[in-house]
Amino acid sequence: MSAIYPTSNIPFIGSEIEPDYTTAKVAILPIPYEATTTYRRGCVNGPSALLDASQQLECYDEELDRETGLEVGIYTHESIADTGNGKKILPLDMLKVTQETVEKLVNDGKFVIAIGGEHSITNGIVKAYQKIYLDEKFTVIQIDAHGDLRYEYEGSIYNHACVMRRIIEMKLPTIQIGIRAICKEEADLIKEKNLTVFRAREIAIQPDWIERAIASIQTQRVFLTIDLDGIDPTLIPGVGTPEPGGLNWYSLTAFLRKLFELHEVIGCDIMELAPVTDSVVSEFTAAKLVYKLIGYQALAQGW
Ligand SMILES: [Mn+2]
Repeated sequence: MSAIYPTSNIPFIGSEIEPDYTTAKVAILPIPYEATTTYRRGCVNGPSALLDASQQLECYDEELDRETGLEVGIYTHESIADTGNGKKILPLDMLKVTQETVEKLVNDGKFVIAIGGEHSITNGIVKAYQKIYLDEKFTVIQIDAHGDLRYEYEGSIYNHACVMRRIIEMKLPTIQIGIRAICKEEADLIKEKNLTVFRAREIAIQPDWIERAIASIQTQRVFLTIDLDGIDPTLIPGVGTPEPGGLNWYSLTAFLRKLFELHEVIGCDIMELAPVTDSVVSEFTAAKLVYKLIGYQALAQGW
């Protein structure tokens, strides 16, 4: 694993919370990997910007009426696969170290929230859960503007535009939410495989989408992957491929709260944060979203 460059970070939400590995129920895993970005670069800086912004979060969650972080314990892992300063890491090495790191954290009893970094990494994360849960199926819930269903893109099957195609090849059920930009190949695949897709333009006018999305999940266990471009780009402009439309904050958090309440979320990732100069809104919103996921999981698990 000589190709991997671990770097340490300031802990999520800061020193207010004891970052003790043995007692922490949650592990934040920063993965500043960027190799196949096709439009706006910069997601290599996503994890550090998110951790930096998290220092400004209120520990008290006004929705849940508790100081989640103090009660739960949040451990921030060192970064894996730092591709800053032109460092090159081969996709397969990247997926391997990601899978191994997630496996170790989950086997140590941690609820893992990976923060990226480009979306291609989700392939390695999901592989870790597939190995841990063996043949037991779980649904991959993807929040994203894009289908990410291309077989290959720009000569690579590990491009971030192909990540959900790789997951479908793992024979896991998927539900795609917030989709509003796909190519013909992806549209054909959705029809051919009868994939479950909740499109952003339907979500915008159908308030019952949350109930319908939850009802469409066929497994008790789910893995949640959030490409931040699934959210309205006025809330998070700092992504590699912004698309107009997308989920608003309250619609998104209402869905997530229900999802954690009614299903066992085995892990999640928040990908593709690419900070914008002179604005902190993207990284702060992303940090708050991470804290919401922790809060909803704490509520669901009775932590
Ligand atoms: Mn996307």
